Amino acid sequence: MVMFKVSRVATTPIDGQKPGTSGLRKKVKVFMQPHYLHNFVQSTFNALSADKVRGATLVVSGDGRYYSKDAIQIIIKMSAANGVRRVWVGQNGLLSTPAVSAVMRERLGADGSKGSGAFILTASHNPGGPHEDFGIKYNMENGGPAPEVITDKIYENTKTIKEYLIAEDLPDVDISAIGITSFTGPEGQFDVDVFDSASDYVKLMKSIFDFQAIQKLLSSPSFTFCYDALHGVAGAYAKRIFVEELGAQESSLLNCVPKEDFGGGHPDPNLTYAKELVGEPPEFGAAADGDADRNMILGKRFFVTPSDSVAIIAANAVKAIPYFSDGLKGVARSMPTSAALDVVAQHLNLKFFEVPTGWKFFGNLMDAGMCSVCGEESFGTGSDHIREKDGIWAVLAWLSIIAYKNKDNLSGGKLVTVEDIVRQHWAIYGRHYYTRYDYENVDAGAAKDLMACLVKLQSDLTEVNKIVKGIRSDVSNVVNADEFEYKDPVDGSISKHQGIRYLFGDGSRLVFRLSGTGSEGATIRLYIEQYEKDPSKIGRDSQEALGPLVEVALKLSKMEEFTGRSAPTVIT
Ligand code: VG1
Ligand code: CO
Repeated sequence: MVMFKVSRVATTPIDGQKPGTSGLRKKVKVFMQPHYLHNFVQSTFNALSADKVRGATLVVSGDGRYYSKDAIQIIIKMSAANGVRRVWVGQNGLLSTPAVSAVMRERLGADGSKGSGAFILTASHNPGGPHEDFGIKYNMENGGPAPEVITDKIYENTKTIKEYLIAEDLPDVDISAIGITSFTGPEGQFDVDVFDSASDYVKLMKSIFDFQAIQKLLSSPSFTFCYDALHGVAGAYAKRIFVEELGAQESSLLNCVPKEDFGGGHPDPNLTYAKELVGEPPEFGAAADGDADRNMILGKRFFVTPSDSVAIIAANAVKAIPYFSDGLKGVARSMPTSAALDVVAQHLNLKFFEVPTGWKFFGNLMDAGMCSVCGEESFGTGSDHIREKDGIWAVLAWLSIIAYKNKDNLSGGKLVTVEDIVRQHWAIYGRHYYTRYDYENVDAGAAKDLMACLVKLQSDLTEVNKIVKGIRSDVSNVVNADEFEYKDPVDGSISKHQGIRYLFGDGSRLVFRLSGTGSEGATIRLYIEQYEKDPSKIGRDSQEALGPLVEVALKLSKMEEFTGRSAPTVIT
């Protein structure tokens, strides 16, 4: 067995290592600076209780983006030096974010380890490559992202760090070959276990869904299917699940070979970036982001908003998905997500929660058995089977619903389509017209000023309504305006400043937030929503229906004045 020594390397704090909505994301060249990754990893170890490090088991993998392979070797060497007992790595360093969560919940602990956690190496939907983004985030023993108490501690540690521990003489481990490599250090044995990236996840999916029912749907002559992984890590799972397990044609997989730079594209599954799929519509199309936790669902020339998607999954889960056959424990959405889910919760008499943006806020609810299905407007949907959002799970959920609705007419003839399912849902629950405007990479100072102005305005609703009516007399009154604040019902922790809200008398909402996932400048997100119960008015084009509210939002916030932008970068 190869022996290794532990070196203590002197270092100094590096500015700006504050984890955002989902980990630390920066340009690759920033991460490649001396000590940059090391400082963050050591600060994380130092933020955890000793039993989560010494003798613990750690999962280290990610979406395979550029710099992942180097980062994995560094983290292995630092883990060894910090007394970690074993590191688990998906083959070639690949594990989707949901698969990390699945592996942690399915297998960790079974090996007798006391503590465990994971470093997930991804910047999710941000582009990759030498000039693009890298990212790292830490997940806890329950398989979910570290809560704010931990991420705050990590950040504090990055501001005072003086040294880190590393086993510099530990040879690089071949992560392309499955198997265990063992080493000996000052405190005993240290193992690196490289395992198949997909098998735990595939097993979990098979225990949740009725694969036979989905297989029948996929083999129906009137059904066509297409899945676009945008060259992210979802490709490593799509072939195993859709082709090998469910019998889909190989030709139905687009961009399913994971690439370090995502083929030069932007691995963000929306109507702007997943163009190939939008161009040639099958009966059912779906796409994923870089780390496979997001999903976009499409019918034939029909886009399902993520807010509708989670509501429709919740409304149909008990009948269509075996995992939920005993009922739902509750449902939850992030604050900017539309209230479509709220209406389902009311109809079905389910517990309902509204949390701040970011999946980490759902974890406590799920651990406490209060929530089964949850989602975000940003193409994130999931359930308590793991503690991350899950892109392929969402596709399987939709396939299950389509299969269920068509269970008696799969041998030919007209199918109940994705569009039919959504329109039927609107007819029962009403429709939430919804859109999001993103202004990417605007000047950070200007973005801050715009937000400050909107907060200041909130203190005087009479003045707000005067301005609003001056812009459009046909919108309803603003009845409340605040900054969203959340008290976690499980641990009582409070998260402030989670988005600026303007709430209208007819249930419409305007929400303004600054993104916490960008790596440069600021991104302003504007969320616009309007509820329509009248069945004769639910079939309108959504941008047209929302026109008046959009106009109010842009003028009220003085968007162009502050940012110099006459149009958003992306509309979803
Ligand atoms: C965005 C989304 C948020 C999501 C987060 C991580 O955050 O709005 O809903 O949880 O990305 O998703 P922000 O702060 O940029 O708005 V992913 O797929 O990057 O893990
Ligand atoms: Co993602």
